[in-house]
Amino acid sequence: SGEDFGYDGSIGPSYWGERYRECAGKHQSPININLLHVKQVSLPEITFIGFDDSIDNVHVTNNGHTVLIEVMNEPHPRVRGGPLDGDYVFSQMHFHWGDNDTFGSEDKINHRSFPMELHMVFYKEAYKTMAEAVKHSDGLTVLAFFYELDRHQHPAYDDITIALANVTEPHTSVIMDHPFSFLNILPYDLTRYFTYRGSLTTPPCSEVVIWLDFEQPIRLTHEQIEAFRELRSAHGKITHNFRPIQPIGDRVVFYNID
Ligand code: SG4
Ligand code: ZN
Repeated sequence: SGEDFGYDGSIGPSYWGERYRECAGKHQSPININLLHVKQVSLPEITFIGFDDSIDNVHVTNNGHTVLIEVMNEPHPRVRGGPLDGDYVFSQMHFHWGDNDTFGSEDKINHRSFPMELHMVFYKEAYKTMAEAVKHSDGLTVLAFFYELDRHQHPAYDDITIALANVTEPHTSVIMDHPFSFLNILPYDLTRYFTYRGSLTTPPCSEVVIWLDFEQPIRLTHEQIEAFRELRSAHGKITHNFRPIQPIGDRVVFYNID
């Protein structure tokens, strides 16, 4: 079906490289992070700007591949520091998950999968727009967070769960009915993370992403993760939307601790 991609059959990840040349590149994401091979570093502190703001007019959209959370009002949250040169402006966040709680994350740690992963996508301010940023090798940074299971509900995810129930059909959108804060949905420790150079994990798989994978997972209940599996694409329920791991090649993964 035209420019479409998916996660199964003849439009699945093993065929992406035929239509999107960069998907067959040598610096692709996701990867397995082998803890024996990471290079320990102490990078400058990351500054998270606007992450504790209470944000109104947040849109939640089922784009047929995942659910996107977008901020409509200016200024957008931003990040600087760590491995980053300059400021990066928030574009959107979205999620990847699996058919059940034993897999679904994109990156893995020592071949361990997590049931879900959050990607917060930012573009380099110097490039002015997302469209321009994706043409440069340092154009984007994605802050990635793993989820793990908890018996207790995470209250900050209630508004997301409600929104999900209203965007089960592809190409539908709602506005969150309460203000939204980035910090509330993130783990407590934002100092320990892995960082490496990679790509978008969907076509066109552009090799333009500075990945930051935070070590501390976010804890949700099985039911909270299950709500994502109710979303639908044009081909039925989005039961899974993660790309398999790609060769690490000549790349080094850095592990930042204080
Ligand atoms: C998802 O398909 C998002 O819907 C895309 O966002 C996103 O593309 C794509 O994943 C790849 O992003 O962090 N997983 S990833 O590498 O952010 C971009 C939109 O289509 C460019 C807006
Ligand atoms: Zn993603």
